[in-house]
Amino acid sequence: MNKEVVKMVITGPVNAGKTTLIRHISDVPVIATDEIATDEVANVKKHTTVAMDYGILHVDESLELHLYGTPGQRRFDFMWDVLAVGAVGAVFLVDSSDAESVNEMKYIYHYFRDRMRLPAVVGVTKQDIRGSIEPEQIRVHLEADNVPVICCDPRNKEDSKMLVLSLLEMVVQEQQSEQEFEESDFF
Ligand SMILES: Nc1nc2c(ncn2[C@@H]2O[C@H](COP(=O)(O)OP(=O)(O)OP(=O)(O)O)[C@@H](O)[C@H]2O)c(=O)[nH]1
Ligand SMILES: [Mg+2]
Repeated sequence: MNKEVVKMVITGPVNAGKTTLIRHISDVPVIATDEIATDEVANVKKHTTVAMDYGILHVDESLELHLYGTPGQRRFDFMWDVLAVGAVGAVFLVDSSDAESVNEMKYIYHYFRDRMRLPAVVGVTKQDIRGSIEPEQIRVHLEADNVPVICCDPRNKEDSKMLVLSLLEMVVQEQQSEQEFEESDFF
């Protein structure tokens, strides 16, 4: 049987958990490009994605979800455009324990919205850290009114799968309603 392949992009600021999420849900060994951080990122973490992460989730016998994680740093933003080509949707991860991450998320969220207009979900990470910012506050800050904002711990496989599958479900529903509209005798 031929498998359908669907591509999704996972993006968001440095240290939000993009690489962690893909590593936890991929059914194949992940191709990653983590390099030693040299700039201000080195204050936060040792390694950072410089090009992409790539993993595959086998949703069922007929569907493979190909996951492309972006770098978080703006200096690699050319990769954001490259990786979004052909994607059916975008998962935006934001570190809710870090106000700077939430601010940077606004820039990244609007960068993708303005250029690619992909169906989206926002995954709010690090809610287990005391003093983290509430998901609702993040929604307001991003002006993400019609987008699901869901708490997610990328170190948890079930949480992470639930997040990407909720986006897949949205995409499938949108495609079905478009098809129904085209097939209707509206015209
Ligand atoms: N406590 C806690 N830690 C988390 C959570 N999500 C991610 N982390 C940790 O935060 C770090 C995130 O690192 P990465 O997955 O490399 O982040 P990234 O988004 O790929 O970052 P860049 O590639 O640098 O843009 C890891 O150490 C994770 O274990 C969470 O919900 N709670
Ligand atoms: Mg990464």
